[in-house]
Amino acid sequence: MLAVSIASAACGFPYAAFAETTAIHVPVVTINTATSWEAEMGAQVLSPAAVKNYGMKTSNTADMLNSILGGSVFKTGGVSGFPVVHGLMDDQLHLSFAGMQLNSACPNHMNPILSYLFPSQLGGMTAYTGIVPVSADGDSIGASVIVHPAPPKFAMPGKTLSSGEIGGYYHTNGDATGAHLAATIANDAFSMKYSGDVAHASDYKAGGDFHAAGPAAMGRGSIGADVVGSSAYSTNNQMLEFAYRHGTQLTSLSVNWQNIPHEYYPNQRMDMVANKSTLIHFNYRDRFDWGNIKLHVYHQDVRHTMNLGSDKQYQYGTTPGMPMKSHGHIDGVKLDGMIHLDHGDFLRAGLLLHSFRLNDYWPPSGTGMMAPNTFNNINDGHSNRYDAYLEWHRQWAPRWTTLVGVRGDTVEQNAGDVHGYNMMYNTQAATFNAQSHQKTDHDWDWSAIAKFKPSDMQKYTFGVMRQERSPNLYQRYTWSSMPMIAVMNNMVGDGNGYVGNLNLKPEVAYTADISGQWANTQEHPWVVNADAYLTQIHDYIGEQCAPGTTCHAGKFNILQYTNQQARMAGADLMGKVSVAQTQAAGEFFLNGKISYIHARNTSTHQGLFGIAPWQGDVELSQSTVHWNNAVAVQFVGAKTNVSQIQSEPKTGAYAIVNLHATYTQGNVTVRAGIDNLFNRLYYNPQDGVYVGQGMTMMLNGVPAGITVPGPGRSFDIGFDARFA
Ligand SMILES: [Cu+2]
Repeated sequence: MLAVSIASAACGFPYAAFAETTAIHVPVVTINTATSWEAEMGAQVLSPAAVKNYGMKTSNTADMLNSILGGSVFKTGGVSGFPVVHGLMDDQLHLSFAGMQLNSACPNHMNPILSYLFPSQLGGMTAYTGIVPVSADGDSIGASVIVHPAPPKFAMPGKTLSSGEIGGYYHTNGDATGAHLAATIANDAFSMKYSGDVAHASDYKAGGDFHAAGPAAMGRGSIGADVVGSSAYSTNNQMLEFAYRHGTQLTSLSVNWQNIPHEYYPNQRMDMVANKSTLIHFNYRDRFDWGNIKLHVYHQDVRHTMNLGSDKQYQYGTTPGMPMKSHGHIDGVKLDGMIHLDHGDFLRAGLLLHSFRLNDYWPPSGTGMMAPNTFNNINDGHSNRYDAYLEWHRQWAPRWTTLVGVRGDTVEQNAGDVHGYNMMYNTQAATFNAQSHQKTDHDWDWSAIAKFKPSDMQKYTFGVMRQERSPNLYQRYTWSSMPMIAVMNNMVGDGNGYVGNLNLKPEVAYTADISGQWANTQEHPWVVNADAYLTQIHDYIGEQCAPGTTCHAGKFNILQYTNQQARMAGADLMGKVSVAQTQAAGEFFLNGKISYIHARNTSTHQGLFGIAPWQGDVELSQSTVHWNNAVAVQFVGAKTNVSQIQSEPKTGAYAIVNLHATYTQGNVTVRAGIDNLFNRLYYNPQDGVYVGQGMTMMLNGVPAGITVPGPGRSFDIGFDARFA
């Protein structure tokens, strides 16, 4: 994993000798999918081969952030992790797939954009973790992570092409299996591709006991003391794509379907019991003497259903379960253009129209508190965006390049009046309904990046940016602080209940970032990357004890979103060195990365939830023509600077050891590995708080203060085979 990250980051950096050395011996690093200017201006890039490596071991696309310096994953359901970069995650980041930013239609954000994709479907990833060009930004206060579909394949003139791919994996822990299949037929003008992926897992086991063995909940089956309740899942994605090429034009139409029969959540009080999505994407691009244009038109329809899964109590008196439904509907048009200027300089400009409609409603259940009416969590919510940007890339001198841009996003939001299950909710509903729900935000972004490259062996980038992000519909329009309702509105996996705030203002972040890259291409080539950043966030959407409720330390509480101030400061360092080159055993590399972050809510003087202060890994790998073998140690420091208002548990430092070996022969790669070799019981603050079993519908019906433990030892195998 680490070999991938360092070498792929080096791809964007013209250390030709080192990059070639790596490309020869490490089969996972060959192609750079970012355009050269993106990588030159600070993007980190995961190549198609690196993505393929992930396809042999996971269906959780967010795991790919582990290969990015400064990136990691906040775990949620088995295939729905949140990318984390520099202490910000989920909606705070700009996350997009093939030019589309898709909104999550779920009060727990169980269906974030990357959960619709498996690594095996993808062609690469580009991440701006420092300063984000405005062309890759919008509705965000942090990094930009863009995943790319694999580009369509065409045959040589007069020929036809048929190609396929098949792969899969198995992990002993949780009996996790995944399989993927893809087939393409094409001539020189038309190309058609099908791909399908399935993944399935039972609850995984931690490296030791962390709760009492016995029934997972009243009326439910028994689970072992080391079993992480509500971590099972079953999911499938399918995609059909048609592409047409004519001269310099490329037109494509793709449809992605997702059907998740179940995906349980150890850090949410509810489970996903269905997610059905249809995503249609039309793309047109053309190149001219003067530049290029790209047009995206897209539509997504999502029907998401939650209830209490098999490890959570289902029957509450006369109430059987709690059905919750979200219907999301997205339409968008995005147009980007680039105009060449003299000397390789260029201008980029773009427009975006994006509409998100959301109905979040909870049908009645039983004859008690949750009857007889449907509960409107968000009734006819909508969020429309109108964005425009302009960006100028200029090379002032052979060593100096700048990229500056400005972006204006207008966000209009509204939601209809609401009612609860019955008259118990009338007072809160009337208070909400009496207020205006119409909101219009004018969000401004600008960024300026300068690159100084004194030689091919060193490069420095530095820059500043302002970013602005509007609250999402759940942050603005959820309205009830009744505990059973509020605990169902939670986007951070901390076990608390949340209620929205109609007075929220957009968050505004100012970031300064400086990074340097150094390399040596002599006998023992090495590369070092370092990055330091400071982000100050005004009107950061934090939390306060909800009005009319009392908060207790060390318990789950009802919180309300509110604007506060926050600051993040940190640094990332990574290095890779070729330690030995032998005839008999190939080349040996030592590489590692480490990240430190100090993140603070400067209004409450508390830590921020789910942020690991120190984390990193060190890996020793061996590469020959066919083999790539590695032993890696992954470590996370103790978290003592916690968010008290969220009753965030402290966690201790730990290190785990992973081994893997891959063997490649022609188009076939086989992988075997052992994760958590010593079966250590560990707690990562980025795994959220455990509410995976028991009486989760009651605010404190489950114990507070347990972080979801990471997986214990697992033996993994995987393979990938391609047919030309
Ligand atoms: Cu959900």
